Amino acid sequence: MLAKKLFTLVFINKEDQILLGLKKRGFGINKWNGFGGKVEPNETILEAAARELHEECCVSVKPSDLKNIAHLEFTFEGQPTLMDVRVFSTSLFEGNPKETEEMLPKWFKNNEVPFDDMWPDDRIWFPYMLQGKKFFGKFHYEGFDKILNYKIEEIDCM
Ligand code: 6U4
Ligand code: NA
Ligand code: NA
Repeated sequence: MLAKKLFTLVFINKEDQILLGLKKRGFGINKWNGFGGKVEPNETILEAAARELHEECCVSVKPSDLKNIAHLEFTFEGQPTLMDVRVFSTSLFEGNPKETEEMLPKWFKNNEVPFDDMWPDDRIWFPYMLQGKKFFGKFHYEGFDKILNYKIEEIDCM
């Protein structure tokens, strides 16, 4: 049996740009990604998503303004855990993104997303997100660089 661990991942949109952060430590170090982390036992997934966003780049959102746009599952060859990642987006936010200990935030044009410096799965599912689709994706990795197999499907609701 795989042990499921719940994570959040938040993308902020402004006009034709998306806010990404360069991860400065830990899991996914040196990759550009959305903002997020583990859901704590005392909070809802939406609360965790808003909390992690603020901790990582000082941007505030109301949990209820976050739209759940995707569900992603990651497994790693030979490892007993499944990362269950809930993805949210919003264009309603307050504050200017600021660098923190964990992330260096930067706005990217939607058509200039730095896929070469991101998780390999991102170039597969970003097009769904950027087209406003809702989707479920499942990726099985060998190490952290190679996708052994994956499945992705558009869904009507979360
Ligand atoms: P701490 O212990 O505070 O450093 P925490 O911030 O709770 O950790 P973290 O940063 O390890 O959690 O969470 C991982 C983040 O990376 C989550 O937002 C989900 C995201 N993520 C994990 N695998 C991913 C992948 N393959 N592609 C992707 N995002 C991924 O785009
Ligand atoms: Na994090
Ligand atoms: Na964090």
